Amino acid sequence: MIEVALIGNPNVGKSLLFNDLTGGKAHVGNWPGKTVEKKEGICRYKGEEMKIVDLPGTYSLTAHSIDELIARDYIVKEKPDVVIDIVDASNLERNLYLTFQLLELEANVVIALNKYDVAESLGYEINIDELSRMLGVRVVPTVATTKEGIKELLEAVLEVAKEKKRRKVTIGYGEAAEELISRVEKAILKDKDLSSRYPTRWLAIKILEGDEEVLKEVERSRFRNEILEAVR
Ligand SMILES: Nc1nc2c(ncn2[C@@H]2O[C@H](COP(=O)(O)OP(=O)(O)OP(=O)(O)O)[C@@H](O)[C@H]2O)c(=O)[nH]1
Ligand SMILES: [Mg+2]
Repeated sequence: MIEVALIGNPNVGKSLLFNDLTGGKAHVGNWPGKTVEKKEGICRYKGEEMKIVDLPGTYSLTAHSIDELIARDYIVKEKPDVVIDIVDASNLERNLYLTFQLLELEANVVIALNKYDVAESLGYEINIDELSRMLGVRVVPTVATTKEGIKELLEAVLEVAKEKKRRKVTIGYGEAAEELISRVEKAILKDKDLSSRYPTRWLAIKILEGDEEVLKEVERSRFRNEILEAVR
């Protein structure tokens, strides 16, 4: 079964889109050990069965809140086949912050450019092909309230699910930072276990940011001295 995660900032239309995809039939539980609601549903399209998992609404994927940690752990550890990033077309700039973090996590992202009707009524003109080219992912305009674009979204999800290779989009940070990132990455690669569990570039960036959860992982590594040495 194809596993699909839904993610997006608060109020972008996640619940409506979840209902559009699953027919509203949801299994509701909690995330393990957490009191945050976990919603799962099934979507059938063209003979394919997809499990749709609704992730908590979040603006970013740092380790600062339980919602963000749940979302990020799910993406890193469960590695869903496709992550539908629901982006509010009427608030593109703020929403793309989360998108960049998903790309950094090497998630297989498909963007649902939702509230497209709102963006149009505001007179916004979004060049979808250009946005898609720049981000290196498929972008599908949707209107969750009227189900416009849902079929096209499902087509894109199936296409991405069938691509064997995980897509890799690199966001550059400039020469000085890149040098540091690659030095830390090299040290991380010595730990076969750690580097097989997470994207190494993402780990290196998180270490440099001082991300608490990632630093805990580094503490457990046999190569922690080498890794921390590379940061200095
Ligand atoms: N016009 C328009 N309104 C939309 C669209 N999608 C969602 N909405 C409206 O936006 C509001 C938020 O929708 P929800 O589906 O609850 O969004 P959510 O992301 O689940 O919100 P939280 O769970 O609170 O984070 C509701 O009033 C929806 O009716 C859309 O494509 N067009
Ligand atoms: Mg909701």
